[in-house]
Amino acid sequence: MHRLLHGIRQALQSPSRTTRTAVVLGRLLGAAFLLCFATGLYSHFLQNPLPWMTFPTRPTWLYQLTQGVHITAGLVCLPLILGKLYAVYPELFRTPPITGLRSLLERASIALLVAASLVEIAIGLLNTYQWYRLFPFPFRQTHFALSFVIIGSLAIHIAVKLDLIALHWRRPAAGVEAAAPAPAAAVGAVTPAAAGAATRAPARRGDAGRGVTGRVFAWIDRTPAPRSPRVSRRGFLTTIGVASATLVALTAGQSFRPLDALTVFAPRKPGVGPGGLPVNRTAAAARVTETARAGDWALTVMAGGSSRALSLADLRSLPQHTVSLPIACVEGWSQLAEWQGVRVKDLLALVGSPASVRVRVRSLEQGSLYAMSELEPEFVRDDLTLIALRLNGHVLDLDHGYPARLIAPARPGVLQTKWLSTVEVIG
Ligand SMILES: Nc1nc2c(c(=O)[nH]1)N[C@H]1C(S)=C(S)[C@@H](COP(=O)(O)O)O[C@H]1N2
Ligand SMILES: [Mo]
Repeated sequence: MHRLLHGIRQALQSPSRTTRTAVVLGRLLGAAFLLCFATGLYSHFLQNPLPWMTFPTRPTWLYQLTQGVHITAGLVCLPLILGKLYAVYPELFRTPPITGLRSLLERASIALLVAASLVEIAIGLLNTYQWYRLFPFPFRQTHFALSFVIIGSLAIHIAVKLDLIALHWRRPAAGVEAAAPAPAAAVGAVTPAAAGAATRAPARRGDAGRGVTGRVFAWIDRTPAPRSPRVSRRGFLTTIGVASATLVALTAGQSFRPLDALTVFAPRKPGVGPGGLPVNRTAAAARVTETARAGDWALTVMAGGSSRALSLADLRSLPQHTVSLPIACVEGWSQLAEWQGVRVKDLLALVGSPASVRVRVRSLEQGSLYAMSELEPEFVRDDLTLIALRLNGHVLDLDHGYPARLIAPARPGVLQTKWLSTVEVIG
């Protein structure tokens, strides 16, 4: 067993397996994780605000941006993690695996970090394809909880590796790298010198008493030895860079129009759907085809003791405003559209309510998480927050929320409730 692990470790040594490579990838990965965490928390609290929280309502595309960054950075984590695992792979076979408290922490935090990250990315990716109903646990709570596991294990990982990170943070001066003594060896990292030596003598590696395993792995790892470790590592990093950039280019089109034509990894095509806007949940799926088309439909506006039922004709007779706002779905796609309708604060004025209040809107749809949403005062008093009756110059399509839907700036799509039935002041 010992010899097998040793053989694997030797055979897998390559110039891209240096502590410096691990640190370079680690920096990028750390940045991507923090971006995902911050934008994820933002999205979470928009949907479940704490009582004291207020949110910016401008720029109107703010959520489009933060969620686009969330999903893009999350995707890029995948090639970065795989690259980093490749770069440190032999370390995972180090023997003995645990030598003390520090190495125990190191190993446990890495195991947790890698496992949690891969699950996090996988379920996030499935979510962008709307497959979240497939797994038996609630997506949002799981994704939220795992993010803390990731950030916590990342903090431990960084703390344990701090000396190595500091040592390799900057690019070493030319020539120093290969000749450097091996400070990393103290904690078992693959040093540039050792890695270089291994590739410079690939033939001898298998013969020098490593036995069958050594030879097998030398055979597997028979990529021609590069002349200089620097070039090879650059090639390795370039591969990861190209993989990441390709992923971004093939995904970002769902929220970034110029890249639209390239969009492959996205379930929504912008511009496809009634009124040129995609539809997630149709009226049929939401079981509202009857109630939404009922002749006696009315929007009930309530504040304190007073309430008013407004028919579609009533709503159309109020001052109409036109706003240009995106639907920005948590799943990553987003699209700008022109909405026309009545300001929410104008409706509140009809029942004698001030504009700086919290409001809950409800849908005709029953029993769905999306059948209700709440507006913080900053969104209620905003001129751009409408009960929309028209989309891109036409009466709302049934699938877009006819007869009336909510549209507000800088909020996730899930809160832009369709097929409204009530607007209620809640505090
Ligand atoms: N009543 C209701 N409103 C809803 C939804 C829904 O399922 N039911 N979906 C929400 C989601 S997740 C988004 S992104 C936006 C746009 O979705 P759509 O494409 O189904 O219109 O509408 C929101 N409004
Ligand atoms: Mo959504």
